[in-house]
Amino acid sequence: MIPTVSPDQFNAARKQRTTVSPPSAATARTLQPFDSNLQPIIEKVTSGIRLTAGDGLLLYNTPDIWTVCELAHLVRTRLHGDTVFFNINRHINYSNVCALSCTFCSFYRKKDDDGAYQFELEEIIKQAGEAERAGATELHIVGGLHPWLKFDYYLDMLRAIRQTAPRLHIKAFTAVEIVHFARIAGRARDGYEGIKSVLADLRDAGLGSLPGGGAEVFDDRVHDEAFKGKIKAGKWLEVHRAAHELGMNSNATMLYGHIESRADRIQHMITLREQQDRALHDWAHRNNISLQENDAVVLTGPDESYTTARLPSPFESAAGCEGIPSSAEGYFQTIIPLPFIPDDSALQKLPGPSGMENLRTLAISRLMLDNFPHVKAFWIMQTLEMAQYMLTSGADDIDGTVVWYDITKVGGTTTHQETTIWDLQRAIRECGLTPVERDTLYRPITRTGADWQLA
Ligand code: V47
Repeated sequence: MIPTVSPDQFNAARKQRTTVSPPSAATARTLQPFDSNLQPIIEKVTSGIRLTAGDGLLLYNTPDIWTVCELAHLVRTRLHGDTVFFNINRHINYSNVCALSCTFCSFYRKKDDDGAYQFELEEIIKQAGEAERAGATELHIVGGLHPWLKFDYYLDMLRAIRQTAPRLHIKAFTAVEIVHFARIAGRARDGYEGIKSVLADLRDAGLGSLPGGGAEVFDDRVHDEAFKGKIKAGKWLEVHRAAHELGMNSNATMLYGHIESRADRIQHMITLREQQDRALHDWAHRNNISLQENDAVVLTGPDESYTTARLPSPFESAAGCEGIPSSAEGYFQTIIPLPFIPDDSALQKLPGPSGMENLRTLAISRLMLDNFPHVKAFWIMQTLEMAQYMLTSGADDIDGTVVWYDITKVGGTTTHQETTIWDLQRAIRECGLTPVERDTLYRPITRTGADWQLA
């Protein structure tokens, strides 16, 4: 059940939310920037007013990075208090054979290359069974655009996992893979409806939600130079819109620190924010909450401006434990800024972003994406040490135990990239924050060993 909010309550909350009020005394005291150019942005953020592209660039260009981080921490604390989410998951990269040749990618192989692989369904089912027995709540499955696997392979994969491990939520397939499936299923010519029907088939076979991969940077120049042949921004957004319309949640990513500019990143964030406004309007409509047309939905305002829970709120066991989405969902949950890791890619001469640039980009994502409930510091790519800094600079989620990961390998060559629950909990506690295990839909979990239930 989604906590019910009457249209009147919700509209009252929204009206207040758009009212400009001065920052509270406590906030004004704690946030004293040494760059006075940040003052108007501090006032906007403390009052819950949406930032512009110009504000985003100022946040990038200011030398006062710690104020940017502090401001993002304030927003993240408004939304989640001192909670940091983590999950117990397994990533499965079912094949690295890919029709594309993105220059930032060191994962893909052509079919006859050394190291090209494709998992048989038996292997995937074995891993799913092991994951469920070990107490995982989520499988995160993505792969390359395989040139000869049929659409049935993917449907069979989902059905078999669902049968073997019915409690695992399956978060699978980037928007890029979904468009590929529409092609191999002969539905590409049906455009949006073709994509939607592919997603509906996958959902019926057991797909729970979409991960955020494949978005890269929404810019045509960057697309043509770094990942030509891949779907463009419009298609990526279309796939997520179709998933949302079908009641599935999804995530979004931004791959930065290669050949894009900071302005491109800000534009990427604004594009996602606009699409999320539309998704939240539709979500509210499906839940009988009326919002004004084309109005921004800011979730990050001060507590006083919400007379009810912030929306969308974490919901109580909406669809039981099995992770099958209900029609009550259908929006972006999380933004995951992904720092470019140059090793072994065609762009390996580039240095990749620095730690401070990663911290700043994550903080700015929190501030710009005021309608995204969550920001994830994906420890595999950020490193656990940097992810700790991010937890007090805007992030409220650190992803999970992962186990096997083949897409990037920071400082090594092995796909075995596992951390324990204890390491994640310790990393979070060392920041003075409270670890809370979640499922894929951000519902808190309680567990005894491998046995878990929704809290
Ligand atoms: O789509 C590929 C990126 C993505 C590199 O939804 C690279 O919860 C950095 O999307 N350096 C896959 N990034 C990962 C992803 C993801 C990860 C964690 C959680 C979620 C979620 C989603 O990785 C790809 C691509 O954008 N990528 N190569 C690289 N060299």
